[in-house]
Amino acid sequence: MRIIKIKMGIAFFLVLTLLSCSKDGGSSSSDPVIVLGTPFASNASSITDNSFTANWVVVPEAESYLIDVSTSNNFSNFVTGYNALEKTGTTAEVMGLSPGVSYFYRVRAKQGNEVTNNSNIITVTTTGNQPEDPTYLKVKANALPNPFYVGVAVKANQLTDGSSYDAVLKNEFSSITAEYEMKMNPISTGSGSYSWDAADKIVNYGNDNGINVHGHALVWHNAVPDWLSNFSGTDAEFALEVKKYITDVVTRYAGKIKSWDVVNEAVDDNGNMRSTIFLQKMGANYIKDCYQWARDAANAAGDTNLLLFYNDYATSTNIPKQNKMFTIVDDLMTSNLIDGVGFQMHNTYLSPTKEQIETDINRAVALGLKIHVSELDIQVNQNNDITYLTEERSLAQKEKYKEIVKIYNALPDANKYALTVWGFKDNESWIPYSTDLNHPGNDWPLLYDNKFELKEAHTGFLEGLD
Ligand code: 9MR
Repeated sequence: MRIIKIKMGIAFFLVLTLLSCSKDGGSSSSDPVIVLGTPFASNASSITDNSFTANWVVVPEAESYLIDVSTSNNFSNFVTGYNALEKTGTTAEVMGLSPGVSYFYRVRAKQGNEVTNNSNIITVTTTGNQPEDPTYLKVKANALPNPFYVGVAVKANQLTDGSSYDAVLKNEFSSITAEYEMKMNPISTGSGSYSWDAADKIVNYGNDNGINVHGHALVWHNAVPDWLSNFSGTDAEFALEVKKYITDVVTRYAGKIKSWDVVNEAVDDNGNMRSTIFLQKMGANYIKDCYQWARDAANAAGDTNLLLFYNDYATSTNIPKQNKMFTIVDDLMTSNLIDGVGFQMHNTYLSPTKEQIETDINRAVALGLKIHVSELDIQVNQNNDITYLTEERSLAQKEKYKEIVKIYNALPDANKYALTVWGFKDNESWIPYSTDLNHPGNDWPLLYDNKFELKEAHTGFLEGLD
């Protein structure tokens, strides 16, 4: 102990000596030894609808402090007038704010030309409610006589408080679907072993923020984990693994998720049952089995309201596929195992037509099922004939967004559920990266551009709600 004390004493002496050496190498007893400490920000006080007081702990040597206030926790923007605003005390009145908004502040200490690093960041939410802005999608949808959820596909890493995704999501959307993190391959790491982190984050985010959560997707041939693809047990044992997976996932999120796509894309493009590993090993009854297991798990966990969906793509233009899908749906209806149909709607600015979409969707309406437009995006470069989003194509896309929103909004109240857009920004959509599509890198299928600016498509969506 004594040795440590002596060593610390020597170290302290060395630091003082170094600090007190002036640039010309000499030292003077008149040069004070000043170490400007980084300030520590403390919680806000006097919080009102449009102001709060930011506080921090005094730094003895500081002459003044610089305060930043932002609506983003990475300070990518600044509240007007609060970008390095200089203050002499240890408080700052932050004014002119909006009600019900989260702000972030941080402080630096200053002495002469010396400025410290940023302090810790404090979050503060003004009191009151954000004014309802009808240019936000969900605000306008919620004001309809028969409202429905406006959904978006999300990734767990977007759901950080204060991120631009978080802000857009909370303003504009009332439902979320995991774009991939709630599929079998990310969740199931082996028989009975799971990786829940990303899925939990998505579900908790929805629950914490009053946003609906749609589960996607329990069984999909494109999301089978390697261990199950390479399964060497009997077919009966394979079926038990699938049952276990469905049971465990549905049980975990019972009461936290309103709906699940149980089986996704079971029909191939020729209108036959897709020859998936599930069909091969479990036989034609596999679809019904999966729905039954999902229903049983939800009921056993006390969630008797879970909505079970069948989800597929291109059913509006591919009539054999549409017919086959409705055979499956009819069959599930007979066993009382289905509540809704998800029409993915990976459309283009030319196709499907309004009539094709209506014919397809109305078949499910006639059965009394809920309708989920579940993965909406609208390609504008499916023939690879443009190199940037032209005004003409942008307006054509806007009309197509408007058309589908109008079709959806005209559905009877009992059949409405959600209309979900498949992602936020154009450059993060799956479309430009898809190896199945022939326009790599060049498409702009969503509502926001690469910089998160609103596109004409967004206006089209809003106009569809008129
Ligand atoms: O958009 C999704 C992409 O990010 C994933 O990598 C991919 C595989 O999990 O799935 C994409 O979403 C698909 C959806 O789950 C089902 N319908 C087709 C979608 C586009 O491939």
